[in-house]
Amino acid sequence: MKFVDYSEASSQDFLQSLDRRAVPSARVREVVAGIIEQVRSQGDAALIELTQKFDGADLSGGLLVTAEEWAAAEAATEERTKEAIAASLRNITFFAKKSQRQDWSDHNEQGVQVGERFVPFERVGCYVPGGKAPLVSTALMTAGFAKAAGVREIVAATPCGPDGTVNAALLYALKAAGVTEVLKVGGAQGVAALALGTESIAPVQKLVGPGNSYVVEAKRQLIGAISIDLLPGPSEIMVLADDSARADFVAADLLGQAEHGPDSVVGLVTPSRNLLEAVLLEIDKQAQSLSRGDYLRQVLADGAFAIVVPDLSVGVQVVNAFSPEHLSLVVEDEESWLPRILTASAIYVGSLSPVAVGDFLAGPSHTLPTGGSGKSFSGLRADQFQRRISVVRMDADSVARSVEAVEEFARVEGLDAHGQSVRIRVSGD
Ligand code: HSO
Ligand code: ZN
Repeated sequence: MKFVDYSEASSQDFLQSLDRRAVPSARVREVVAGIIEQVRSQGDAALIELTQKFDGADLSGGLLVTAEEWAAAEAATEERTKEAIAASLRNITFFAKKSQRQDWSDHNEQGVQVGERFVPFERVGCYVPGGKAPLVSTALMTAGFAKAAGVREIVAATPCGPDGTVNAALLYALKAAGVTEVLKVGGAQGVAALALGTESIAPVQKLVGPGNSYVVEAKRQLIGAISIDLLPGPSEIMVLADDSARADFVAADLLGQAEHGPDSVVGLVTPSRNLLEAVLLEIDKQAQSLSRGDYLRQVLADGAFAIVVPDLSVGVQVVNAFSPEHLSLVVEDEESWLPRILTASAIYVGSLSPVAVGDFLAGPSHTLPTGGSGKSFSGLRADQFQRRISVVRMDADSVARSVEAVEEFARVEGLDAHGQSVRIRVSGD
């Protein structure tokens, strides 16, 4: 673990060094641009070639999951898995409905009726990563929100294994979340296929979901052809804790997010050296009983960091400068510190709120801004699957009351036809 003693650093420079807005590498940009071009010009043939190259799978017999594969996945998925999926989906639907925008209509100063309507996209795409682990929960945490928003056609893209199959529980979860088609193609090529369409798959209007640097870059390059949610990359946790925190719980959370691999970002910010030392001991202790304990210890040894701050207000400045995907806030006076956290994408309050419950079950989407982009974006929500349409309706009175200001704008902009289009409607003129 890398240790930073805040008091030794010059504070302003240090806070600035935490500002991470990532710039994609030139190589990734180039490779992804090439893949997008190949999918654009060759369609299915490109998807077959690239899946053979990157995943070692032969998809010449078909790029989409078939009805038989859906049925086999349903039969192969254990009952207890289905129950966990159903429980998570109930919470997602509950959360999505609560956060949904309502149509509204009211009258402005001139008496014009103004309002907004929210209408679901007809067809969206969800990217579900598959490289290291079958991210069953990501199927729910993307498509589940699209379904709750009323989207009818939900297409998923996810990489297949070398035998051309997709994990059964993942397929089951996709179906349970409302997915109607699954493209067995991952990476930038999967993203490009959903955005541009090929012979096998019609293009989507919006594409959401997390992925590796190639997937994220492909989404970035395809903005315009489609809209996207945000650019979620590798998982992150920052813990801001004081002496009141339990070292075993903190260590457990750090080990949990380290499971996402060496790209994950894991940090502890604390004014307490005692806590830091106890957490380090706990990491070693708990790693012994975990199936990939040695690997996790290595991930933390190479990549994790701890920042010892003089007090919690400096800790809050560090958190806001860093903008972590998940912040675990374990301090004695939670209520007074919580409102000061401004840039964390999701906050887990108190020692009994493990990030893993949010990853799998709680209800808010775990598709969240990473890489410091929480300063500019928010996590995936149901209303991101809807278009917002503004509506204006006028009558004789509101036209009459609007004409004067409109004509003034028309005069200063030199656009008298604009003015006339309102004046002509004023009765008695
Ligand atoms: N922590 C990940 C989500 C996830 N965890 C999926 C387990 N499965 C990014 O928020
Ligand atoms: Zn996770």
